[in-house]
Amino acid sequence: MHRPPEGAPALCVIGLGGNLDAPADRVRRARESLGRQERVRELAFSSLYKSRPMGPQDQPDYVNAVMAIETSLAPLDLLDLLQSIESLEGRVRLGERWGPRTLDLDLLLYGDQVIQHPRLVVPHPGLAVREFVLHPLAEILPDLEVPGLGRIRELAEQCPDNGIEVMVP
Ligand code: ROI
Repeated sequence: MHRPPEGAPALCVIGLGGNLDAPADRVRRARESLGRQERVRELAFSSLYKSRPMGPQDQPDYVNAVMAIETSLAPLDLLDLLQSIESLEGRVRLGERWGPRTLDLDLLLYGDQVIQHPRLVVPHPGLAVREFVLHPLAEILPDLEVPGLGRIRELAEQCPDNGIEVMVP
C-alpha cells in the first residue's frame, strides 16, 4: 500500500467525547491543547453535539465533536499525545465498561492507513456505527473516504441519528 514518507504530514481525524464534569469545556480545552502542538495543525473542527450514551443508559448524555488535523507525528506518537491530553483533563473511568468518562480522545483515521497494532486499530472499529462520530464528521468532511468502508456522507446517511443534536453555543 502507498505510504507517505516518514514524517510527511497526514490528514487525521480525532473524535472527542465526554459526559462528566463540564465535558463541553474539556472538549474545548483539548482542542486548544492539540492546536498548540508544534507538529499538529488544525484543519477543521465540528460543532459540539449532544448525544445519547452508547452503552449503559443510566449515565449523562455525551458531548461529542470531531477535529481534522494535519500532523507529521507517526500514529503511535499521536496516540501518546492524545493520551497525555486525556490525563491532563483528569480522565476518570468509573470502572464500568462503556461507563461515563470525563474525556476520550479517539484516533479515528490516520490518512488512508489501515493499522492493526496492539495499542491502536485504525480506522476506529466503531466509526461506521457511531452517529456521534459520523454526524459531526459529515459536517466537516462529507467527501472523506474511509479505507474499506466508503464515503462519510453515505456512512452518515445509513447510520440512525439516535437523537443527536447540535449544541447551541
Ligand atoms: N456514547 C456517546 N454518545 N458518545 C461517546 O463519546 C461515547 N463514548 C464511549 C461510550 C461509552 C462507548 N459511549 C459513548 O466510549
